[in-house]
Amino acid sequence: MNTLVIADIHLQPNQPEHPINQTFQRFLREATMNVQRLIILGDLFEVWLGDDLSLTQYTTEIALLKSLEQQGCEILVQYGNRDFLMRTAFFQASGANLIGDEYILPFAQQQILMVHGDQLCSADTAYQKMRAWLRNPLIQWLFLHLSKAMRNKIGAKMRNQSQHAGRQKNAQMMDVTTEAINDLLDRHPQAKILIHGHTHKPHYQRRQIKGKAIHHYVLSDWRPQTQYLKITDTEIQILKFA
Ligand SMILES: [Mn+2]
Repeated sequence: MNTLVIADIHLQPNQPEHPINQTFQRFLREATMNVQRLIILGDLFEVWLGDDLSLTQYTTEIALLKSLEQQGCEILVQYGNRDFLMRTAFFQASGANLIGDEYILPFAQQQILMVHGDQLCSADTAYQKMRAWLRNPLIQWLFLHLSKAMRNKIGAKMRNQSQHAGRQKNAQMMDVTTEAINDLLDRHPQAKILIHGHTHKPHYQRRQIKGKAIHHYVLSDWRPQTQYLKITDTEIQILKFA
């Protein structure tokens, strides 16, 4: 069984010709030979404003996901901090299945724990407050009932604000914290391998956490390195898609 893991592609809406969209389309066609499962750990889309609106913004990529699924590849999608409003219509159109924010994949008598990664940036308290607010089901329900024009407007504004906020905050504040990783691993004592994205700082590290050796993988955002993980029955490989 071969599994590929990616995150943070940030596909651009209404731009199938954009280099990053093109690379992703090629990845789905070329890197998925003999692959039985594709796991996308959040922020596949730059923004998702509701199925009625955003399904029309990424038609090429969603059709390719569907055809991959029809060839027998299971597609698992986790919410990111940009795309957490996908609902039934998206999952039907893409053939993907939603996985939880803390997903466990069994691997060689072990457990791999997969998260998007934004929940681990606990030093950024302003962000964590906003995250809790945006993840509130009532807030989401209200947002999804706004007009398309209004949602587009709010979406553009939030993207501007998050870029602006990113420039104001220092790099350390926007990274994952050891405390948050400790808390997460406390909830999953069997997991000794952690994979996440979000920080856009590709990285592999063996770290000691409370006397346990943890393998910590951080995925890239494909700008410029198109890095992904391949999990076979026996090993985890860090690969690049040329
Ligand atoms: Mn993210």
